[in-house]
Order: sequence, then structure tokens, then C-alpha cells
Amino acid sequence: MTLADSAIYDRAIQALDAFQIEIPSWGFANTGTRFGKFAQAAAASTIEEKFADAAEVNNLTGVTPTLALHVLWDLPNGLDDAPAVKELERRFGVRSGSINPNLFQDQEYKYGSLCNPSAEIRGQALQHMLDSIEIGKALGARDVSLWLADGSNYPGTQSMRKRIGWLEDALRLCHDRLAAEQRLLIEYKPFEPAFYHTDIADWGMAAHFARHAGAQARVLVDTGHHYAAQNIEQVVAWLLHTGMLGGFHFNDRRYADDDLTLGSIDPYQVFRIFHELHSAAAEGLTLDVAYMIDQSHNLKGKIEAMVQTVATAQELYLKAALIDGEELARLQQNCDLVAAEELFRGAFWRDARPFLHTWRQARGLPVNPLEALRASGYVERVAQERGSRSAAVSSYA
Ligand code: PSV
Ligand code: MN
Repeated sequence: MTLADSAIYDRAIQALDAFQIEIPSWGFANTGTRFGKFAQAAAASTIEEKFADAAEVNNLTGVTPTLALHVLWDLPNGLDDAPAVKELERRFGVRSGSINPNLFQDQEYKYGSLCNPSAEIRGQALQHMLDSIEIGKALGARDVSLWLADGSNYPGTQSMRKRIGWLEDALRLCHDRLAAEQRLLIEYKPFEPAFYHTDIADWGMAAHFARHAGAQARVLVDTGHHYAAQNIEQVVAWLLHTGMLGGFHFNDRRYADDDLTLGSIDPYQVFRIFHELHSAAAEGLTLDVAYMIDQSHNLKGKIEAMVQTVATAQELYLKAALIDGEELARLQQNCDLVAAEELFRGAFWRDARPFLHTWRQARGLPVNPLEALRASGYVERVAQERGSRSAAVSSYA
């Protein structure tokens, strides 16, 4: 190995050591589209099963020690469920990750939750946020990750400005309740379920609400929550520059919020996002960014798709870490466009998997986690145990 080779090897190993990604409990459950669900026998239907699946993914990949929880789906009795979740953490060796309040399912939220014109409903939504913060404290989970479905469908039917004020007030009250180590992450999305205006529609609005809420609030970037032509890495660069980037929900998309497997449509975009993070870190910025997956696998096997996603994230993170940052900065400074682009693209085309294999081998992990999952028979076993539940249910939501 030459000196240059060994420097790259060290960089690869360092990058892999630093990378962890959170997986979502809802990625293991039966989900679907608004047209129907295709039930899978191996799908998890209890929180215990979700923890079991998460442990399987973590045992195979070694980089997913935390499981994101959705309050209504995973802790339907709120704080009262926290001790049982703690017990599952111990049993399965997986910790609770971000706590996701649910302000989009209850009937009273038809016209909004924290932005509802009714003070009573806003109060109810605020109480759910405060309860979620307490759940986070009880579980020792750091991030409370808020996505609001609030918005309206028709022009003139709501006061967008009043709703800004209501949301500012609510998020500040939430922030006041955070423990010193907790964070409030604010996720944006341009449309769906609201189709005229959404109360937190883009990163600028999310950053405003986060700043207004307080010092422990940050923006969460869900890669599926942008218009098709959006330059997401530029959004990331801005949030890094302004110290407002708190985390990611990774997934891929072709049209809208499709929740497809990360990198299945545009792996180059994920690479470009990771490059922004690596280059910011190399330039001395302190990064405090939670990497999370937000995917629901409708047709693919859920556990298999999760392992595939984690491995893809590692590969793309690693490829981006292998860019020669100093050389790239020199080429950028000299406006040597083609050389800069070739260096950048070259890293994307490089097969970084041998580094990943070596890293896995050294840590006693399966070199190919997908193959190992198949060989383990885990999916078949749980499918049998969990039984084939209700056949595909067709409904128009
Ligand atoms: C909304 O589309 C979202 O991205 C939010 O993060 C929710 O918590 C999640 O999806 C639910 O699947
Ligand atoms: Mn999301």
C-alpha cells in the first residue's frame, strides 16, 4: 500500500466509524398508499416486533442502534407506555431514538393542529407536544421531531399570517419544556396532505420557527419534501452555514414524497448532500446532525429494504468522504471547472465497497448484510410466527 493509499484507507475507516443512522419503527409495519395496503406476513404489528426487527438490522449492519418512535403508533398510552419501551430497549439492545409526535391523525385536526383556528384544539395539540417531550425525557431520547400536516386546501379559507403567530407561540412553549440535552427538530414539507398552503412549507419557514422557538431547535430535512427541481444540497449548505441543521429523514423519490429506498432513484444527490456535510466538517464546522431513515416499504420486504437502505447510506457517505477536499478546494479556487467536476464525479463512480467490507470484517459484522439476512431465515421465521394477517385491504382514505 502506498502512502496515498493508506491515507485514503484511514479516511475511509474514520468515516465509517463515525456513521450511524436511525431507523423508523413505522418502516417495519404494514403501510400502504391511500388506495390500499398490501399486507406482509413478516410485518411488525406490535412495538415489541418493531424492536425485534430493529435489533436484527442493527446486528447485521452494526450502525443502527436507535429506533425512531411515533407516539400514537408506538406509545398509544403516552408516558404510561415508557417503562415497557425501556424494557424492550434492554431486551433487544436497541435504544429509543427520536420521538415523533402525531398531530395529523385525530379527527379534531381536520383544520389543523397547532395552527387550528380553534384555541381549544391548538391547546390539545400543544398538550400532545408537551407529552411527547416528557416521553423523550423518560426514554432518554434526545430529539423530539415534529412534522405538521397543517395547512389549507383552498385560497381564502384560512389566515396564513394568523397561523404563523399561533405556531410561533406554541413552539416557544414547547421549547421552554425541553431538558438541557433535548432538541426540537422542525420538519418542513411543501404539500400533502394540504394542497393549497402548508404551514411549514420549506426550510426557510422551518428555520424561522426554530430560531423563534429557541436555541435548542433545529431544522430537519426530509429528502422527499422538496419540489422536483430543488437543489437539496444547497439547502443543506445554507442550514450548515447558519448552524440550523439538526437532522435528516432520508428516502428517495421520483415525483413527490414517494418514500422510496434511499439512492434507488438518484444516488448522486445523496452523495452531493453528504459531500456538503463532509466538507463543512473538514473546514472546522461543528456538526450535530441526526441521520435518520423515513421510509415505508409498501412492496419490498420491510426488513430487507431497511438493510439495503442502511448499506446504501453507508456506501454513499463513504464515497463522499473519499473526495480529496484539499485538491477540490484548490481547483474551485482556480475555477478549473472540468478538473473540479471530474474529481467530484470520480469519487461518486469509485467503488468504495471494498473499504466497507474490510470495515465490517474487522468488526465481526457480515460482509454482505443482505445475504446474511437471507441466510439467517429471520424473515421466514417471523413471517410464520406473526402469521399471515388480513389480506390486502382496499380503502379510499
Ligand atoms: C411526513 O410525510 C413524514 O415525512 C413525517 O416525518 C412523518 O412523521 C412521517 O412521514 C410519517 O411516515
Ligand atoms: Mn419525514
